[in-house]
Amino acid sequence: MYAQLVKTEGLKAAEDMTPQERAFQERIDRNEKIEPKEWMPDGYRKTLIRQMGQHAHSEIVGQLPEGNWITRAPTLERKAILLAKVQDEAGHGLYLYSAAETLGVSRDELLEKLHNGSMKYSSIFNYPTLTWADIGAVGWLVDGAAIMNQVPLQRTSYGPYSRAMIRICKEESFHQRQGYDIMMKMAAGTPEQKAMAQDALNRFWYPSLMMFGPSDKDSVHSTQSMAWRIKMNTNDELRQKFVDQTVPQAKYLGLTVPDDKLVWNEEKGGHDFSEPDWNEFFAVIAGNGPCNAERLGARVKAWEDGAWFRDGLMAHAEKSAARQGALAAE
Ligand code: BYC
Repeated sequence: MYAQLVKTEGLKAAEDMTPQERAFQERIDRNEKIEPKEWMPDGYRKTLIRQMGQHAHSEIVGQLPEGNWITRAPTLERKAILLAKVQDEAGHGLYLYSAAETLGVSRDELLEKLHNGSMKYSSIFNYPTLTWADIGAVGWLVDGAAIMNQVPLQRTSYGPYSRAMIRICKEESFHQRQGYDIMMKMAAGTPEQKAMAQDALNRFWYPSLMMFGPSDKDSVHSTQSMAWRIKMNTNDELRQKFVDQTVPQAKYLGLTVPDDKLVWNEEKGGHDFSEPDWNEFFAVIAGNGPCNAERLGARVKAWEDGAWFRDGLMAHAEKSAARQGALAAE
């Protein structure tokens, strides 16, 4: 496969690699895991830091649109479930920041880059959650899209990332089910509740399709990332799988996917569907989506409000270290 990509996509040919780079690529091609202390090309390390860091940020920022509904969940049971889900997202962020730290970047550096806008987080979290049905749509569609992307990442070449993804995927399946369960209740409820469910689907459908990234022809990183098995599928492959999986689920709910061009294509064995508005996608990832300022503002405020706690931890750590030093000297 690598030789084919060298021809069609201009990747570095084996004969142009240093012996170290060639040995590394051979390990990847044999599906071996790369572990933190082992040699890796600079580009591999940088790509992983970018993707894992962006993924960690997405988990943390992803808490905000749902956290917004914890106090307004319609029953005690729904509140407990949503609370658990939002806590899981925090845990996912922590697994991923820890995994990224094994590449030699600190969590503080990653957060600094999130806060100053030089690192991204998923476009989806720049859309508002206006009604309770949106929480159903987020679980069903957003977590559904996240799983579609993350299940293959369990086999990614970097050991700590792959192991973090195994834990995360287990929890994501529960998240997707809780969202679909909300949608089932709403869709089978009063006409007003069903209309809320349809409205949530209308607003979240295209932003969910955008989660997989730009179409393959505009994806900057896919070819190299796939050659390194940092990414296992192209953006369009996963988007197609997501549509094929989700359309029957919408039908079961009695809801309509907001796409006139959506049709089953027998020959292809998948649906034909309309592309999202890519101008909107690029505007959102450039910082100009409906909620970008609000989301980043909330993260920066949380960081600043937590300064006293971090200072306390540091003071305690320094004091303990000094005490240990004094004891050792006795
Ligand atoms: N949002 O070359 P491409 C979740 C950027 S949510 C923002 O195809 P790549 C959760 C991309 O970074 C999901 N930016 O990039 C669910 C690049 O810009 P830079 C989080 C995006 O990396 C519920 C440029 O566009 N999951 O977990 O090969 C609750 C060109 O794109 C997006 C992950 O992060 C986007 N949607 O492919 C809570 C999974 N798409 O960096 C949490 C891991 C593209 O050069 N990540 N861009 O400035 C991936 O699989 C890949 O990074 C992507 C993009 C498929 C997302």
